[in-house]
Amino acid sequence: MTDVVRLEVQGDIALITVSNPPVNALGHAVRAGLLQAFQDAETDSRVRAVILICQGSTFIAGADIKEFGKPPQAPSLPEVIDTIESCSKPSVAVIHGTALGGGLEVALGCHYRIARKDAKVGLPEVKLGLLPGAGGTQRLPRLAGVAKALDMIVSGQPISAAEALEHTIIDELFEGELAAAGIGFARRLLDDGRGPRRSGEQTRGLEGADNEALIRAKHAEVAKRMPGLFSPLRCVAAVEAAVKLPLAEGLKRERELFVECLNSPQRGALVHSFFAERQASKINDLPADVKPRAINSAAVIGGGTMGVGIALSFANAGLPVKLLEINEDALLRGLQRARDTYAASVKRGSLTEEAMEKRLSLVTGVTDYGALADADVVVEAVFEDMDVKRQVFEQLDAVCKPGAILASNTSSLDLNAIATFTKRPQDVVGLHFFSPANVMRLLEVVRGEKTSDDVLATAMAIGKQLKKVSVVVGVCDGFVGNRMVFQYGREAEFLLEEGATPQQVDAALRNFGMAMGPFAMRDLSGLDIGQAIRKRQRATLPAHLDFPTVSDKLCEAGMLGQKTGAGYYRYEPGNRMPLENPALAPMLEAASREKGIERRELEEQYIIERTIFALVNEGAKILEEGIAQRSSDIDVIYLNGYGFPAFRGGPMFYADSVGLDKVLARVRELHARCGDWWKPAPLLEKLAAEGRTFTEWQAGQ
Ligand code: 3H9
Repeated sequence: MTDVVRLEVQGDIALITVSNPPVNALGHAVRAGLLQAFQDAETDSRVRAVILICQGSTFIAGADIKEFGKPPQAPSLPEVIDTIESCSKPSVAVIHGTALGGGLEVALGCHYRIARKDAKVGLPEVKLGLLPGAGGTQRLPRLAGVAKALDMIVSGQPISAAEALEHTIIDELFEGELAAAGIGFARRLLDDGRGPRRSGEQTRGLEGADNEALIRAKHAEVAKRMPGLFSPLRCVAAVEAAVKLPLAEGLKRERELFVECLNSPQRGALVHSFFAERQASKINDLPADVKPRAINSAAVIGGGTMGVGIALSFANAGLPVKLLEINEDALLRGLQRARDTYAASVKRGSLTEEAMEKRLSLVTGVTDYGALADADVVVEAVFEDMDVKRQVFEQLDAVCKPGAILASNTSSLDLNAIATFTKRPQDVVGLHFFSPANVMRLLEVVRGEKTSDDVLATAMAIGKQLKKVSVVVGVCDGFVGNRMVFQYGREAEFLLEEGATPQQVDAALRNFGMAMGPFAMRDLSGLDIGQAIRKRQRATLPAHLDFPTVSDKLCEAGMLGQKTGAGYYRYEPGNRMPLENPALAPMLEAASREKGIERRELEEQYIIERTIFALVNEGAKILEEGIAQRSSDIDVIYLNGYGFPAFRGGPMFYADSVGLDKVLARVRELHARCGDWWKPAPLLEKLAAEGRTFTEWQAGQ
């Protein structure tokens, strides 16, 4: 027996226990241990039934993701599950926590499954660019039906134990101790004379529905809603094999499709994204004994879209939050905005009326700074102007209790300067939420020069409480995300001067996989925001650098984007569909003329490189300056805050996959032709010369 899998015989029942913290992943030792344990249970004449349980917080959460891409080691998971399913003695998987991926496949290999009431089960492989490759696509439809199996496998979303019971994926729910529940269930099986019941031999899930129509419909849905993704269509094909082929052949087809996914670059990128997100929560230089401060109440200053979104994030996490506005009218508008936001969720069916009222009861409107005296954390979300920030932070300094965290949601102003407005700069930190703050997962945690270690740890803990993906960043103009997006947006606009239209640039970047094109994004957030930033940046910009002019011209014409009915695009009242803005073409032609540029047809690849490599070059500068801790943190920011396609792993990982020598060659060419905005980052030059990647450089830091 291995250390990670134990077999113990209690009377006539074999108890197999997996213990492989933190999530009991199916690494080589677990697979070998499970194989041995089931073989031993089979040959032990005392044993009449087998139960499989896991130690720690969860049942098996899947294959060991770290093993993907490495040489395979026998036994394979399909082999192990085949042995489990073939066992002549009935087996019971006792599920708690999350039975995910290979974990659920192991459970499906067992003859019966019981689950603790709070457990979840799912096949999330698609989120890693894979499909369930150990029988999940063949056994699940046989048990739960093709419709449910397709939903679970293509979405990758786990379902509750209760829902799994409803779909006959599990047999019974229990509460309390695992071994006792498992032994109790096995005892009843034996008493009732029930033997093995193999999922692979079931047929009920495949009967009574037009399975081919279900497959066709899912295929069409995936092709439309998940363009560019490699594994979802293969998930559908694998389920189709379950419908059309006997088990053994279906399993073979599943394996072929799984290997195709395993070898696809998208799998590499998605697995990178998975580990990058977990890595981001770690702060390299924070002593291990730093304790976060307790956060039991919050306050937000500013009842605009951002402030209300932040307040709702606290309420969603069950924390009481005070919302401060300067007068009653503004406060009433803010509170109404909060109610309207929740009401929209109720209308969509994602929130119950009762939950809405409960969350709203956590939000208290106030107009007096004195009311913030007892808040554990205060987040300021007022206008992006240093004088306004000064007034807010001076007042906070005067009223807040000692030890309160004073946070700014500034997206680009100097946090160190903001901290000087207080006598407690160690308590000041940036919490940069992304709009809409109650929806977007990203939180940039800005570490000021004087931010103390425990305040930083608390800020990360707040992010976790709010279910955000938090990434630590240093102070600079725009921090990581916006500093890079400045370059991206500027280059997108230079493309308009060279001959492209917003439609062409947006389409090229959407084809690349971006959730939105840069011009549709600017129209959504408002062109005046960029204008204010450029105005501030121009004051310190070297004379030979300047911005493109079209955006300023649109602003001068009162075309600020969706809110004014026109920007790069035109919008019909009440409709967000972008239409051509006839006022734009003459502006573009004039801008090209002024700069002596002959407008030309631009290739899609050029559009992509000009914008995405601008992100990469700036990202490399950010890394070298230590503004981001690691290149994968930059990827996490872009994946969660800027709609960068997960299947490309983020801009830095994408650059690695293109090859840094190729990226640098294009950057140098643009530097020679377009000037110093394109000055190559020294780190990019160094790594390209050494034939290394950002990922390798990060590993060596
Ligand atoms: C699969 O099963 C393929 C098969 O169909 C076919 C095979 C032939 N492997 O998320 P957390 C680590 S594909 C290795 O912070 P939580 C994670 O990196 C797999 N490591 O905890 C972290 O490490 P560290 C299908 C893993 O409580 C630590 O565990 N399964 C794995 O918030 C804690 O993780 C999945 O996709 C793994 N499978 O959430 C499930 N999982 O502390 C992936 C986690 O060093 N996992 N780690 O940073 C999850 O969704 C969540 O981790 C889970 C726990 C919900 C389980």
